[in-house]
Amino acid sequence: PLSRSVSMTSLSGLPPWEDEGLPVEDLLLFEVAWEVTNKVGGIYTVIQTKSKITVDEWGENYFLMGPYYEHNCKTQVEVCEAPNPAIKKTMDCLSSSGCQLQDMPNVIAHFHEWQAGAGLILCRSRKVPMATIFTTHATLLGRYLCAGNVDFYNNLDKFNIDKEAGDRQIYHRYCLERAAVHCSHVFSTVSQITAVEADHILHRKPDVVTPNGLNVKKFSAMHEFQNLHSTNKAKIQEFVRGHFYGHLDFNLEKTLYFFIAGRYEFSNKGADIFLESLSRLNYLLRVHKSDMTVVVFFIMPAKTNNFNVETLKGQAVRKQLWDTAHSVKEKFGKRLYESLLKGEIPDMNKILDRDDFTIMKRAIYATQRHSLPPVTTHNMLEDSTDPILSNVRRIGLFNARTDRVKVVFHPEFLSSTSPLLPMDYEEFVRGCHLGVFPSYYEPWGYTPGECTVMGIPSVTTNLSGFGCFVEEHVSDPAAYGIYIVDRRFRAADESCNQLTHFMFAFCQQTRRQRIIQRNRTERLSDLLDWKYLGRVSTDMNFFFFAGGGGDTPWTGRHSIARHPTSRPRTPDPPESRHRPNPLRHRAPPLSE
Ligand code: G6P
Ligand code: 1S3
Repeated sequence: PLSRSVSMTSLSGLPPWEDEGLPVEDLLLFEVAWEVTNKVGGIYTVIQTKSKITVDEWGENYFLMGPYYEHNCKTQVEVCEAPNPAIKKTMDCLSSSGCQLQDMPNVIAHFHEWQAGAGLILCRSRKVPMATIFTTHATLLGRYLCAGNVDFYNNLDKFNIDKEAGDRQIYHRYCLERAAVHCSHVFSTVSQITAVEADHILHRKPDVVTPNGLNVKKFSAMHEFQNLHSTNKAKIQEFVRGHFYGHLDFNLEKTLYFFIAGRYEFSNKGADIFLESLSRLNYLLRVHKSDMTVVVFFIMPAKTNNFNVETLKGQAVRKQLWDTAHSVKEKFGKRLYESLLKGEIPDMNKILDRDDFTIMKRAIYATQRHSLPPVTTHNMLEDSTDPILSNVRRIGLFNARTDRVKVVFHPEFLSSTSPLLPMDYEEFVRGCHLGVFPSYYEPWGYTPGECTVMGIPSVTTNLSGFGCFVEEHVSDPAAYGIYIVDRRFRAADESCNQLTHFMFAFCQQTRRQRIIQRNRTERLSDLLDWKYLGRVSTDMNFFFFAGGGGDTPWTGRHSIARHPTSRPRTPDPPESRHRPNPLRHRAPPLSE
């Protein structure tokens, strides 16, 4: 590893980042990641949601660096003059011949993941005088091993790391990641489970674990999020009306919307056990003659060639029916009005003429279809080998009329400008009933946390950083709408049964119980707010890990430990003092 020593000292004789007396205004903070304004996965969310609280603290001394993509720049970046003269000079140098930091400001640079790690290694090897932080959100090899269906957690100490990386042809990237880890002054990761993994795979214990937070929106009216559920559910219902046209023999008032979303890593994200459990849920709902229907969305980007014709046709048919109903309603209203003006009650059998009936019959005729509602919304480029589609074929969930579980695979991230499902991700989540994220490999896992802060229940696992964090802090997670599947100590088949049971039990809840559960879920949101998780603090956890840093010069005096992972440090939100505190008490049954 490269030397960790740097020559720069402050007036007190200490390196600036160890000098507690140094005012924060004299420091510059750089955060570097491949996902700055470039959404690939969850790191984008970490940076985007954390930026507000960081700007509150660091103001114009905070800089984010990421790759340049024309489109992302146009949509997410506002071009401006660099306010800091040193930065301005640097920018000028960059755009002409190269980079020199001439005014020697005191700099902290925070790098995320192996791609940005190259910058960290170069800064250290060129002895750029600054303090460096490296955060890994996952380990490269861990991700690869898990995706290959390896029994990862039981063999962490047994892998021949170099050989495994070589076999997967990622040795060069793995070396880059490991070098960045060892070159950094402070090494951090986002959960305890990944800290253990990093210790084995990267051979350095993180100095600190920094759980990921979110920006929690607080509404002035307590139940605003329930109203948002209702309005956004109505939008999803519109899509469903179009997608299932001609097969709408299920009651939309008794239909629940489940979803899984994220980077398309089929087994890492648990789409494999989800599909298997859906097949079992379908069976259970059928044998119990349940009147509930579950529409399940898979939102995972894959290679496609745009929307498919059948799906677009579905929305066109729906729109045509809507327009027909609307024009007939207009005519009906006008004739009714004329008749009432004359002081007559119109003859209801004559108020509509033959033309009106013809238009309506034609519209109904257009809803005839000879195929089942499609499973996927897009033309898939690798249709025959796609893992979701292959498994749908295997379990036979083809959206038949008899199926109580229907599947819609939307292989693209959502957008409010889509002609199909014009909703952004947040609106979509709010409109659903349950997010299902039964991941096997999930260093943190934002998706269930995002559901929680919007008051939507979700399923996670005890192999995800988020699931472990909740298990540690909340005494009865399921009552608060966070179901934790045991994927650590159970065989896959047992985990499937547990997941099936969670979903079946969820389907048996009444609307009233769902509303109460959503209220409780939303109450957990303070626990996940950057306001708490972004706090600057040192804690026991930090010191526990500090020993593992080997020869790191980092003393911990400027620790950026964001969250106390030992309970019960998170204060009760003031408005919930009269309510049961989920952090400490078991919840009463949902009927109360
Ligand atoms: C929210 C709304 C209610 C609505 C309910 C539907 O709570 O405020 O007006 O009845 O959602 O809940 P559901 O779980 O059936 O979608
Ligand atoms: C990673 O993104 P991913 O979805 O590839 O980083 C996220 C942010 O820390 C984390 O939540 C997720 O578990 C990791 O997997």
